[in-house]
Amino acid sequence: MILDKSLIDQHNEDKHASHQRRFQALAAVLSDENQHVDALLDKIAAFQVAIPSWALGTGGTRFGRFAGGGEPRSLEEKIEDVGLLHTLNQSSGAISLHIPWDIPQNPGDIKRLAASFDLKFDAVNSNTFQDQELQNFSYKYGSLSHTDRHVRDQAITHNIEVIRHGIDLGSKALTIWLSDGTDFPGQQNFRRSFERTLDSFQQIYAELPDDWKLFVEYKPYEPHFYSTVISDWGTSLLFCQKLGQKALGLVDLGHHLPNTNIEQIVSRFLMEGKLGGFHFNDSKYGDDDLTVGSIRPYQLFLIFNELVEGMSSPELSNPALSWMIDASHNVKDPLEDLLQSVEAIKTAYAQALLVDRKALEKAQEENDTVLAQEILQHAYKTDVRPLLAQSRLQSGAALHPLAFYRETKVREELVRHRGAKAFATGL
Ligand SMILES: [Mn+2]
Repeated sequence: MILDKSLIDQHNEDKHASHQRRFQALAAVLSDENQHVDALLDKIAAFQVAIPSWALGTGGTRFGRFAGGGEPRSLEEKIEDVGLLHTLNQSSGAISLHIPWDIPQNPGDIKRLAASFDLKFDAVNSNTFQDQELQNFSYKYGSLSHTDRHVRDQAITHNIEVIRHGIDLGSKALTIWLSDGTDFPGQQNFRRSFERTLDSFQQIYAELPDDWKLFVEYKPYEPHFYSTVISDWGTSLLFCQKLGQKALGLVDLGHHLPNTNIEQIVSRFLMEGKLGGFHFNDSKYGDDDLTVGSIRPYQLFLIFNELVEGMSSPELSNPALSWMIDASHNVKDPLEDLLQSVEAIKTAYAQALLVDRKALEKAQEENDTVLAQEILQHAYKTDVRPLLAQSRLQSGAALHPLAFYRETKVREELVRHRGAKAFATGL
């Protein structure tokens, strides 16, 4: 489905007067606070969040899935959906593919289709957490860490194939979320499973093109409930340090135990120049995959505060980061959820840009705890929505993407085209 741009122009015209009142009021306040509004708008506009190819269908739990209809039935339709999001918000200019759920049969055509929506290909993702129909060996007891070399070789070969697909599309990174782990004490030797995994990683790393990165994701539990090979940021960092410059840690917000100080982890990774990217979502209990910012928006702001500090500090030289949403939409329309997610991410980013860094540093040096909190919360409590809307307006996106999506009945149109029982492949 291709959105008619003139409808967006009409929507923006209808909302223009009220938007201008709100934006001018905010711009005046920000100018009084010595903020450069145009520079802020440029940074907000440049911030793009990749959409994973598995997030365009209704997600399920291990207990069931309740699809909503009109879901993309092919890789082409998934790209169209991301194109639709990008047209609405001009902030979702990349798609991240999962192999083997989304193997491009004709990479040239897929590349052209994506380019027609102004989309790039973000990191490609391998999958050794499920057995595929035609594979020789099972991943029941692990993949890259498996005790049997044949299983490890199969998993290594798969990852190398994923790199090849990525090269065809112009991707520049491979993300490995290794689900390997154990369910019972004594099941495996912790040290040996680490060593086997390192050996597998080294073989994959050797196949990376020079301008590629390898993102090493971590997760404390699930699908295994006793131990995970790459359980935490420390283990991820350890692998990255042993592998080399191209290996970088990947933080998935849902992959932490309750109350973990994720912003501090971000700071540590940045300090070592070893932060590769982010998977955004939110959670109340575990890896809930809820909409970004729906449960803990202040934590999201604090994370962005560290990101902005680390990325702007002349003392650090972390490579450019890769941003992606990694969520599951169990009861929401996936496209509506993704619009909300991108908005929440950019809101936290914009608020973090407002933090008075010099004043904060001074307060920290002087141990003025009260003032430090005031500075952070002043930025956090600023309603930056008119700033985001203005950035969209200037980029040709909709002033209110979600309202526009509903007004123009996009989902109804997709159901009409694809059917009420169209299910996205993947989750
Ligand atoms: Mn993830």
